[in-house]
Amino acid sequence: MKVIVGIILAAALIGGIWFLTADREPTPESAAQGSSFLTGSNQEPALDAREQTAVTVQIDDFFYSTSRLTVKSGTKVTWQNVGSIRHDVTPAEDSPKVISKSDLLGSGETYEFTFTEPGEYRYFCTPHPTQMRAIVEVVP
Ligand SMILES: [Cu+2]
Repeated sequence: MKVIVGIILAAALIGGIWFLTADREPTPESAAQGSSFLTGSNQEPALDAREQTAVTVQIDDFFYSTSRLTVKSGTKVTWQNVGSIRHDVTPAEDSPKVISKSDLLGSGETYEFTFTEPGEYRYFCTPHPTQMRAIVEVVP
């Protein structure tokens, strides 16, 4: 009986240690390209829009509707400010590919950019640079 209790306790202990340490191991996903750029910003769901020729990203107070958008080369992306204050789309300094900077967009205003070159485009909002960051991945 003592042996069985000992085995159960040992299993619980090993399981507990695994539970406490498992989340701290870097995963391939968190080590993905560009992830450090998004660290600390609001993270919204990824959107795979490779089947679309035009996509709209909503800008709200204080996030972009998707943090990681995937489109095919040639896709027109429209950012629409659905928030109540002004936001923009500004290329990040370390961005491998560079999107054109938008004006500050008031509520309801839009900005369009057509991606013609594959690669990773990192952008952020000038008034909210730590909260509002996102990536567009353009594939051939
Ligand atoms: Cu903003």
